[in-house]
Amino acid sequence: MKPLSRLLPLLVLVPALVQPAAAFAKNAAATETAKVSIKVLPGLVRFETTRFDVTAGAAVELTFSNDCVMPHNLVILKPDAEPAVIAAVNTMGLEGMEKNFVPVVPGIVAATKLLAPTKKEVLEFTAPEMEGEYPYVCTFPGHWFTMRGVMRVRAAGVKLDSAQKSTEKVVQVEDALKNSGMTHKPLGTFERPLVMRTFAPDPDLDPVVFAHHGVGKDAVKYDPATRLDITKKEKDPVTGVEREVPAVIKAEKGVAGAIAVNHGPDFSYVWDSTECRLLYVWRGGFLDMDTYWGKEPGSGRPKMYIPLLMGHLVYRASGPTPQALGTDPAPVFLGYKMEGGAPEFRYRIGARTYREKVVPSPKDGFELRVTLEGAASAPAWKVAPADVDAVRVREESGGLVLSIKDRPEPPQQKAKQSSEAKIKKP
Ligand SMILES: [Cu+2]
Repeated sequence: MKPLSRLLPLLVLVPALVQPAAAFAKNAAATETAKVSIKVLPGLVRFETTRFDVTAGAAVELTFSNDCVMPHNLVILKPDAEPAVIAAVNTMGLEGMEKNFVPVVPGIVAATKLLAPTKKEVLEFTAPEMEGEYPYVCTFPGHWFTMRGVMRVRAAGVKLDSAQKSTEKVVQVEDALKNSGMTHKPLGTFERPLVMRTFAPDPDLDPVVFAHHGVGKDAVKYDPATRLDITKKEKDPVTGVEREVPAVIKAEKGVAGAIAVNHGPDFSYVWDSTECRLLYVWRGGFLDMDTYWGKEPGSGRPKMYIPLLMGHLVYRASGPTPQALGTDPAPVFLGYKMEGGAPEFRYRIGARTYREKVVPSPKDGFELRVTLEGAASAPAWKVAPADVDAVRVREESGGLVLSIKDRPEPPQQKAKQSSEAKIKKP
């Protein structure tokens, strides 16, 4: 039994509170409670409010609403704490899900739980006494690149500016979700893919592929109310004496920090932000999120954390990092941006910065386009022995184009033919 960081705030859950977006006290004296309301822009992996001001030492009541289809939290950090906190989150593996992706490290001012879609939490904390810019992020793996804002702590008497809103336009993903007809089996379209950062299933990939992952760690059960790990009584197999042992949740076979992209029912892939590579490609459906989000919206956290893969695999990665040259450090994901409607991933390995894009073909095969930033020549790429027959490599305008043929495998997971599984064809 170990107490979680005393820096963790008091977490208070209240029934649905109706509050105007980003309402908070102007010029609040330290004795007044500053009220802030922060929403998530659905599907965009961004906070709607990107900056808010509070007075040093003031009581703060922050209402965080997750209006998105993915789980999110909101973690306020001390000014220079982000690198250390994120590094700690990265080592949590699947245990993170159980512990809200809030590691036990210094530098955290306040943190919500990991909120399932449609959930809301009111976080009460005291603003730091020290003026400064306190970043807030969602610590769900991969989200902090875009899901971030700043809490400015101002001295008493200083005029507080009103909250700043994100300028992002909610278009693409909302459209895609509308097209899906059923959010637990979401679908994008061929031209406008749906991008989801999620835990992804691991369809028994070659373990070498997961060289930089903390895959398969069991998680100790944790009670957010007491902030203690949960224990159970167990008989010592040797002495027969009863003792307290940590209650453990068995690890699911999943990939944390994966980016799942769906181009409609005929093409989906998982690109991994830890290994910075394409993991697998499948056709015939996308993900069944029931196991991940729970049966109905708001029904609480499900028992299993990994969505089910629907359809059949047509490509799976094998062998070590193909871009690596000798003894490279681990890849570092730098984020992605939407290029012509589809994501272009950016990552660094050592001193080299890559851009990578998956270009699907509607019937058979796809292309993986890779360029090396600031280099006149195409990047080096090792084709795994298992891929030699399926992959053709050519150079094109300074980049590398891998044309990859489908290698169909038996279906992974049959789509449930329930009344709710209505999937509209785009
Ligand atoms: Cu998030």
